[in-house]
Amino acid sequence: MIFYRLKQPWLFCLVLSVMGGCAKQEHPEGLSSKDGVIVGFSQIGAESAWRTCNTRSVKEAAAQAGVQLLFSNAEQKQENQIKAIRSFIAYQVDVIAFVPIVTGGWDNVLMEAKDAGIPVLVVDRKIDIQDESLYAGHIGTDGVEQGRKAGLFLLEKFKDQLGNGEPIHIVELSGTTGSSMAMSRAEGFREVLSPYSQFQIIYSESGDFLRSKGYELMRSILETGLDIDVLFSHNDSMTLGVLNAMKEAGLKPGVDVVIVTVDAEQAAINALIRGEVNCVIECNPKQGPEIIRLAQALVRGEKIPRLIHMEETVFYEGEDLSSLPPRGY
Ligand code: GZL
Repeated sequence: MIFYRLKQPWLFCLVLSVMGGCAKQEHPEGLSSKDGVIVGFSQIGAESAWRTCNTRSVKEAAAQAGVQLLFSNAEQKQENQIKAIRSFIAYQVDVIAFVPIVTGGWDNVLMEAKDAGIPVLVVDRKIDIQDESLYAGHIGTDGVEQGRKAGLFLLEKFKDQLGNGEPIHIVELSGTTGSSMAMSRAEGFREVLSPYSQFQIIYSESGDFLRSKGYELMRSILETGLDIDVLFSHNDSMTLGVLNAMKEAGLKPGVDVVIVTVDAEQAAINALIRGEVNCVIECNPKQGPEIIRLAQALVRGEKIPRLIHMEETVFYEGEDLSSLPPRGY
């Protein structure tokens, strides 16, 4: 748990003792929202370049706005997120923002935040909750649309084969099981392709958004001799692992296997330019300024939109990307 921009170093120790006890404490003297907004931010981890960019974006935006950020890295564990949120409640932050690693299991802790009068902002991924009033709004990206874009690219890519009865075998490496992003990308992808029976998802497995798992899964898939025409990977980190496994097996990724990947980190754009992937779907991690703006609005007692999706695009093989600015992740 790292505290950004706390004015009094002594406060660090006091707050740490609060965090450990998770007991309800009076807002420590000398630091309250009159000294500027205090936001507790629970981030899921650092599993991908996308995630580290998302974290950097929030920290930089908080610093820019003079917002005090209590930052917690949950290291991919929901129980750590729940502990952090309870600590934010004990510290009586002005706003709680968190990235729900999975959709379920948030009702109780968000009820505690509501009882403490602290508004909650759901960031990036979505939650599945009984009482929608337990959070003020969600800002993130549209995973279903990202999945649809992947499907639409394949319809275009294989348009000359449609109707010839030839099956098009798809392997899907999905994100963290139970995460809204894994479910939504899978949903949008299937929504577009299910009317076309030639597209057959012959293998789908979670690679947990991790490069190492993308490599391991692809290596074992290739060892089975499965005939793969397409890989749909829910994030670039897993795709980068896949590229290594394919090359080790003597395959030409992007040529022998059509690859569609999501995030649009620099390494994936570079692979697109090299012809090793065929389509990169942007998922915009730079949500920090919007998150801080929404947090400040909540502190002012303003209502915020229930749902805000970031602007995003798609990068295609053969596009001239020479003027594309560095991705920053
Ligand atoms: C998407 C985000 C996903 C990214 C992955 O909004 O939740 O989590 O696609 C990251 O790179 O791990």
